[in-house]
Amino acid sequence: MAKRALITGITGQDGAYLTKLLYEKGYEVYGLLARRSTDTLWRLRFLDVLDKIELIDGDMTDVSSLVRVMHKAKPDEVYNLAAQSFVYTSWYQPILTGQVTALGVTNLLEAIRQTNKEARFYQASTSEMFGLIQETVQDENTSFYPRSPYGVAKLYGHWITINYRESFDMFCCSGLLFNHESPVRGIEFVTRKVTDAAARIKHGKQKELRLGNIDAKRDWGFAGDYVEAMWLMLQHDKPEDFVIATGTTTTVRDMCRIAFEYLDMNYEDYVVIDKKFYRPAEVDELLGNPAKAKKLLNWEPKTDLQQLIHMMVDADMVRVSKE
Ligand code: NAP
Ligand code: F7E
Repeated sequence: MAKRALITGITGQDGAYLTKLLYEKGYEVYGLLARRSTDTLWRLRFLDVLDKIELIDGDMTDVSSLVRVMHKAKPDEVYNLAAQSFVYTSWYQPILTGQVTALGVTNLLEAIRQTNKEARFYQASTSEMFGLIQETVQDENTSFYPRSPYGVAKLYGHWITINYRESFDMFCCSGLLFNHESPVRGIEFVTRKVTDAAARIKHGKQKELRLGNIDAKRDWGFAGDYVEAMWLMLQHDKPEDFVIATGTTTTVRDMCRIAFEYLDMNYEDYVVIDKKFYRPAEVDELLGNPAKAKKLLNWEPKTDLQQLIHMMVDADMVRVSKE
């Protein structure tokens, strides 16, 4: 019989890539769909999986809807990808961020515990929990120091996942994923903001690109590679937590250089620093060590930053040319 998976956050970047991966592996895929007044299905269409899945109405803040979704989907595996995931916004909507990104995890874990505690659970944890880094290279043993309401909320989600594993003997895993991007990354995140702007400038549709702190460093990977790690965690013989990263860190400045150079332009001619995009507290640098995932899951990133940025610029060039 085909395995059944439930994905929350199915309309987001990772939700779309994970749907494609699981569908190709023969899973029946169910997704939690929060009601919105605008179209949120474009990523599932872009990856050509929208007509291959079943979407069920619900919201992470409404535990009754999560219980209903569990009854309907009867999943073997639950991937909790739903979150208010934009760090910048978390300072302006800190309570909503806590309700969705932190307490939402408990709502879902309770729904699982009360309906089918045998279902395996994946929690989307994040390198933002390392925040003000306590070690130059971060791994599963590095202490946390979140620097945003988002990071604080995710830390709660991380620990409640571990707590349900230890309290109720549930198969709960937490993936500490570093930044990962793709052609369907939200436009508010810096990589996509840059690749979209480079494409627009090349087409003469935009004149400049306003950015905040371009000296920040991130360990960027490709979302398509990272969703495979999520799946592998739930196939492992015991529930554990894993850092997923590339092991390379790059400044926002150098990421801009890669995007603009690909289109034969110099980013310095277009980038304008705008204090509006600075954050109340910054995560200056992140660099992950994915050795445990390599050793126990045989997982490795396949895409480097240059390939990733080129892939994103190519997709944005096509999009902009069709507008
Ligand atoms: P994303 O594109 O922002 O997607 C977030 C998803 O959560 C969307 O499907 C959104 O639905 C859904 N959502 C938000 N509020 C909800 C609510 N109240 N009820 C139900 N669904 C809700 O995020 P992503 O980049 O795919 O990331 C996936 C997960 O991994 C997130 O939890 C994120 O925090 C975490 N993470 C991401 C990264 C990264 O670099 N991408 C790294 C580490 C961890 P709508 O489309 O309807 O808004
Ligand atoms: O910022 C700097 C900004 O918003 C990256 C989320 O998926 O990954 C993501 O969080 C860096 C920061 O991602 C702009 O200050 C400069 O230092 O692309 P971002 P993020 O905050 O790292 C983690 C792992 C998650 O878990 C999150 O959900 O870029 N930066 N200028 C800018 N950032 C943005 N967005 N816009 C700018 O204009």
